[in-house]
Amino acid sequence: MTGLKLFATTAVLAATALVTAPVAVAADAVTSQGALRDLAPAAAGPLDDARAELLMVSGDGHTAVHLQVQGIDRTAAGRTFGAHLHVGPCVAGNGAAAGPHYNIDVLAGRTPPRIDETTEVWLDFTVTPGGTGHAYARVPFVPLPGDRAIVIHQDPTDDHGVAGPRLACLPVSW
Ligand SMILES: [Cu+2]
Repeated sequence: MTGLKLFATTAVLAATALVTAPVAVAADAVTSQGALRDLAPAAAGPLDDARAELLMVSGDGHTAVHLQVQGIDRTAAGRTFGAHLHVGPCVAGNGAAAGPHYNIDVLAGRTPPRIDETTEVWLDFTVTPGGTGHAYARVPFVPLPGDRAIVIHQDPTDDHGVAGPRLACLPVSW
């Protein structure tokens, strides 16, 4: 499996260095990019003109996930937004459609489920003065395929996995 690991490392390094340039993709890599979909259309928000790029690379029972966000309103500089992989799809104007967090304990029927950055994909980011945000997570599992969403919340993720209202999402399907 050395080749797979080497590829994963290379892809993640490439994603770190290159925000907008295309990244070589193999079967075990999932990408998504585009304008964020608004989950709170009733009010203007700092993510309304933002776009994002996601790269997930799985191998060896682990997954590395990079999220890069651009075009955030610069008045939000310094603010931290919670972000997670959710089980359901990303539907504009319908935050509930994304369902709960993708949690391996919940999916395995373990009770009570553990809720932390080892059972879920947490991608909180802090907005830079230039209106960008970046998050990296490495989790000890490989998310199952589906039509899913990266949901960005109003607040940082707390110890219980709670991050406030859902503001925007990026669809990711594989
Ligand atoms: Cu969430």
